[in-house]
Amino acid sequence: MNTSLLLVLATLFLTSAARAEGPARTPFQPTIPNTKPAPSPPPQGMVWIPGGEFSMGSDAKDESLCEQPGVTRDAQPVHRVYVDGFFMDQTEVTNEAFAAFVAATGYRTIAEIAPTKEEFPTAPPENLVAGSTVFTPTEKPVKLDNYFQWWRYEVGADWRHPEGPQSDIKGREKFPVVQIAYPDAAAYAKWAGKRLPTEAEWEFAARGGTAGLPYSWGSELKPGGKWMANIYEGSFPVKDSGEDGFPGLAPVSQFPPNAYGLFDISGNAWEWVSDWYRPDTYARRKLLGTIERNPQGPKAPYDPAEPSEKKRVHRGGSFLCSAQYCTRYLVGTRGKGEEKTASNHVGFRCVKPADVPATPPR
Ligand SMILES: [Ca+2]
Ligand SMILES: [Ca+2]
Ligand SMILES: [Cu+2]
Repeated sequence: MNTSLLLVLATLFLTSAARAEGPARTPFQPTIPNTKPAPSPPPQGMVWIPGGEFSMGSDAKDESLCEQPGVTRDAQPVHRVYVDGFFMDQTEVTNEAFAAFVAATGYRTIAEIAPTKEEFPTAPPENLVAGSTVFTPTEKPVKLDNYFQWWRYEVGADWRHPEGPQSDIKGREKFPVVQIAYPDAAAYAKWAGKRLPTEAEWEFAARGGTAGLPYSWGSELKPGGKWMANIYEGSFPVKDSGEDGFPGLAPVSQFPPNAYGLFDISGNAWEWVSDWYRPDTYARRKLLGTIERNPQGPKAPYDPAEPSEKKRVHRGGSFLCSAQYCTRYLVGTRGKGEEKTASNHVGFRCVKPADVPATPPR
């Protein structure tokens, strides 16, 4: 008998043994938050996240999520991780805050600069003009297997014109800034004396000290019939019925914060984190068998679905996530995006390590 057959048999045996023990076996262990208090009062608009040891990942194994097989496998297996304490922005970075950065530095975002053939070798030439990705509802229900049906490249779309040149951000000062690529988010963070969170920091913070709950606010999607995040209701991608109060992006802080005081950590705008994306990051970490401290993610990106693209992790889901498509408001699940690609549902928030003096930016 060869080794691989032996392995298969062993796996079959283990699987049936686990089944025999019945359900209710959770891969999650309690979160053990650090007890050390914040080293200083939090900078304005930030809260102290104590850090500690926790179970990271998701056991949402539903193969039909997003009508695409295996899409949540990248958040498995659940594994133990440790992160140090840090300060975190209570809200997504707003248009107002981003405008202050641009006014102070003259920074131009990626979406405002025409991309080159070298950067996007597979892009058609007509797409090598400044612009960005914009969501467009379809006229009729469509099969949810091809997102190009509802995403389009819009010339002139950028953070000041999130849905294209005809749109603007007047009156949207308190909305999360969107149409932000990863380098734009990193540039803002540096200017503000902060940095982007790692994926582990983000998930520790989003769980708010709880362990293994499906949502950043608890165990039910709508506790007491109340919406807890800005997501999508209705028929995706045809019509957002806006039952949660917001068909589309919402100003920050319209829903209750999580236990650590973080608003919109689920839903509204997706948030860039600093880790490169690989679907097997968690599997590799689990194989190491140790509790990794302050993991930074893999050394290089790799997505077998689109191997030429350099992707970073997105977390939290957006106003476009629904039970019907892409349930990434489930707190342990992961998203991904090519690092120079912005869109009108991706933003970010920053963190500040505890050992950096807590001075406000300006
Ligand atoms: Ca909504
Ligand atoms: Ca968010
Ligand atoms: Cu989604």
